[in-house]
Amino acid sequence: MSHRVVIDPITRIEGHLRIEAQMDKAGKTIQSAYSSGTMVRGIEMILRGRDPRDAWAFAQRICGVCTLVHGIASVRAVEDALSYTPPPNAQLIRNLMIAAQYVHDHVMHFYLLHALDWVDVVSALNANPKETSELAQSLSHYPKSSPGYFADMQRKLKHFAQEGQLGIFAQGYWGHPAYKLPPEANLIAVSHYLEALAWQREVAKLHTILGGKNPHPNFLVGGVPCAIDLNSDSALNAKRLAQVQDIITLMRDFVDQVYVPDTLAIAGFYKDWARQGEGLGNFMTYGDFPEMGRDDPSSFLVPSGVILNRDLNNIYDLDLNAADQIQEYVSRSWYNYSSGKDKGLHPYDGETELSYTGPTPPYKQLDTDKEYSWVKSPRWKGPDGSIHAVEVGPLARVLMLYANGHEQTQDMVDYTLKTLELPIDALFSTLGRTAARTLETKLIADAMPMWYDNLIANIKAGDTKTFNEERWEPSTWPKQAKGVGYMEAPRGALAHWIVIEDGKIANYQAVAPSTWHAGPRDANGQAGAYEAALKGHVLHDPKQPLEVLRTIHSFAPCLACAVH
Ligand code: NFE
Ligand code: MG
Repeated sequence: MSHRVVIDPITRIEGHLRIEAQMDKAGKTIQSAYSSGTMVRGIEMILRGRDPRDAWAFAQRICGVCTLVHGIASVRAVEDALSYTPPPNAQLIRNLMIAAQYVHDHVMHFYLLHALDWVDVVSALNANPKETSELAQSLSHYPKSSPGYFADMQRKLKHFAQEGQLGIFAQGYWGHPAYKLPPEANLIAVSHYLEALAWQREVAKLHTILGGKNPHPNFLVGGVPCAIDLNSDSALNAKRLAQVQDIITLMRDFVDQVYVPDTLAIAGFYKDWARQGEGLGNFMTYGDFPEMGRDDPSSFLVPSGVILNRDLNNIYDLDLNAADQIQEYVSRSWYNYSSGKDKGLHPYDGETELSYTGPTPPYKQLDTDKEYSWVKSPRWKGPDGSIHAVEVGPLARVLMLYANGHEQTQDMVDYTLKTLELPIDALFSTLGRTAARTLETKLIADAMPMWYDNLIANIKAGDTKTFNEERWEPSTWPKQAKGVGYMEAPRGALAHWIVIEDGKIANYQAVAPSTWHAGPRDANGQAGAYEAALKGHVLHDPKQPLEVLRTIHSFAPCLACAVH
């Protein structure tokens, strides 16, 4: 039998993702890959029987990385089921909080969780600080780029290395020949890794101002719990609003001066990664960022739709309520369905019944002809009846915006491709996915002042309402109700489906972006996004499978979300 390469865990944080890659006879090329979520959590079960107004506080604990998105999806699901309309200020505050989450999360993912797949920390020790400074200044106006600054950063790094361990940088594949950056570029990136750590402390304060804390800020069905009162010390007042504005500026500066130029500079050395790692070629967005109200998708910054087989000229509509469109399969997952394992279920009728049939840990290899994951396999059925695995997330959103003629997106994409001298097809790749994440961070950060200004304009016009209480009392609810709360989370389309009976949660099902990506094969044997993207990768050294890390990390895997 040919060799199988196993990486477990492949994620630097947030859960346990195991990749098993079946190599060809020569042992160099991945023939087929298997993605396994090796932990289970059961938050959907914990939610049953509870008051729907409390659901967000439990659902939000699905993840500590995308710290607020499950709270938002949850309050939106309850609002959809019970016909609450949050007031415009609440919507704008939510937009600002979601956007801050994106900027925070994408920057941290790039530097802390993905950059070291491209950046050789040990090589940075050989950089010349003066040449590093010249290179940095040629890339950006970021003020921290003097020879002295880089000499200091290098001293810090040398200190780690001399202690006999690289601390937070331990256990990399340093010296692997697939690392292509010159020492000076490596030193810039490692310095920005450390800068990003300090920067995020300030960024997190936006959530503490608008939601009381970070991670896991507070929400409220029907609005936001943050009161606006310019004359109160304990509400959102002029001082706090000014602070929010300063944080938005801090975020945008870091994106413009550090994240975007670093991405472009690093990408220039890795253009071969613009030709591999695509995977499915199918993309889906649910849409998000309403300018005014929840029920007006025409005002969404990110539109919704499905792209099949890279065809940007045909965008399919999607209906999250249609029983036959989105379904989850468990044919290869450790769950049972009462109607049998090969049937898909729409989330309103979804079931979460654990049924582990895998080997007893620790094990060498999974039997991937049987069930092999705690992640379910969501699929979308198109108008012609065919069932598709799809990619969600930054690349899907950038493609959707591009296809819809969104001007800033088209300008950014065209500029990036021109700078890197790459064709449009380059987007469908590992590099394209990582670059799309950077570009959408800029897009969303740049949209924040608009939502901020709209909020200020409302307040100035005398509207300080942040909560709509008219449907608060369960006596006003129907006996039975169901609803879907959807959003664009940093890793992609996220939705929670809720069924309410007699004022309590009768069923609650979440499908996270990483569920779409990490799921195993479905009843028809179709691979999920991670599995498809790895096929054909050539490993320079199967003992140091850096190539697998690059493509899997380009999706920003989060198994806490995927299994929930
Ligand atoms: Ni835990 Fe999250 C969600 C995922 S969004 S990180 O939902 O997947 O970035
Ligand atoms: Mg689920």
